[in-house]
Amino acid sequence: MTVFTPHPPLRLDDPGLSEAFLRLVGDGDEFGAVEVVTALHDDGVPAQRIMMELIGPTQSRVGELWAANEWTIAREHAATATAERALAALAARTQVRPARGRITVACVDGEWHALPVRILAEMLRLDGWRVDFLGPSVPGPHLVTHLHQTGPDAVALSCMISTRLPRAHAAITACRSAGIPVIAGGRGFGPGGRYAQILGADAWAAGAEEAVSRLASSWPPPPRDPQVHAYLGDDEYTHVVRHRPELLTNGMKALLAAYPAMASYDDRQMDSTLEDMGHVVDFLAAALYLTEPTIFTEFVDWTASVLKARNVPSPALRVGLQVVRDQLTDYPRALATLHAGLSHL
Ligand code: B12
Repeated sequence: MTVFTPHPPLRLDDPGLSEAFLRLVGDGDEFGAVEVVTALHDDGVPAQRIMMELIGPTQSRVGELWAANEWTIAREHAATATAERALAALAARTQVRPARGRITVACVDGEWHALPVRILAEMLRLDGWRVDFLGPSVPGPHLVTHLHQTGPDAVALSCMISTRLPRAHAAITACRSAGIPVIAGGRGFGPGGRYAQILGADAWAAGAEEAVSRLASSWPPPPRDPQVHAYLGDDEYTHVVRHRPELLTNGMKALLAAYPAMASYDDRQMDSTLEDMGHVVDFLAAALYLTEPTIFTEFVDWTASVLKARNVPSPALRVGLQVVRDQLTDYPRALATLHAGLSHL
């Protein structure tokens, strides 16, 4: 015999709910996480609010715990997968017949922060869009092929990390040339979506709710010349991108010479140092591409805090920037950007 135990309705503002949900995803407890979101939904909380006020903010905490070195990358991945499972469970019980139009939702090439845009996709679906969700890292040419095959009314393009902006630009230009307007979103597009505008996106929205209302009220946007924003980047940007492998190889050698502590690094530490150097070069390239040094200085601030949390001594990043700078002495914009970064340390 099943015993029915009544419980007071679960509410999003219940004290301790977000901590409890964070603990569940942190333990990779799919059953528990699904149980919380379905109980909330059963108790009358709209799916949109559960996504926007519980699943999304919890994911930000997950990433921050990784950045603070409190959670390993494996634990973060397990937590992210658990959050995705909870989101999917919620989506499965909220079917809405498509009535608005068709929209392709994708992350730009090399962008792996998939959960934010997955939330956007579900929010659009709940608002009556037929959504083609392409997920993380969609190479531009494949995106365009998909558009030709499906003929959507809009493309929603996500970029959470600014190093992907040159690729975002190529994708935006290609979509618009195919006659399909683009709404951009995600932190990588900068404060207030400043970079989305520079790159020629038709619209930008800060979050899924704003995107839903923008697409419901003022879409399609008035047509514009797709070529207007087609070319950015100059010889400095091109040099940095073309010479990335040498910048890294020479940079690692110079780093070893200038920072003797590296001699005792194991393979894993060497790999992550190389990866960090790759980020230095990629953020520099993105800052040059858009002529926005803040892209680089914000990266430096954040990396300094991540390295500090991992007990990497602070001179390491300074030396890392210096060894890249010493290879770019003929490139005044790159030098100025690197100096701006160094002055942040
Ligand atoms: C979680 C997280 C991760 C996880 C990602 C797990 C995953 N598979 O998704 C892990 C730990 C793996 C990770 C890795 C990295 N990350 Co990270 N990460 C975060 C973090 C903490 C939260 C992002 C998140 O999911 N938030 C939850 C969502 C739901 O919140 P939201 O962003 O408000 O969501 C809304 C908007 O984004 C918007 N939106 C998103 N896409 C779109 C698209 C459209 C069209 C529209 C309209 C709206 C829209 O709608 C969403 C819903 O409302 C952010 C910092 C932060 N607090 O945002 C850094 C952050 C995005 N990461 C950052 C970095 C640098 C990295 C790494 C390079 C770190 C490293 N050194 O390895 C790697 C790169 C990975 C890669 N190649 O993509 C930087 C990016 C800096 C920048 N702007 O360029 C950030 C901003 C951290 C920082 N510096 O403060 N990261």
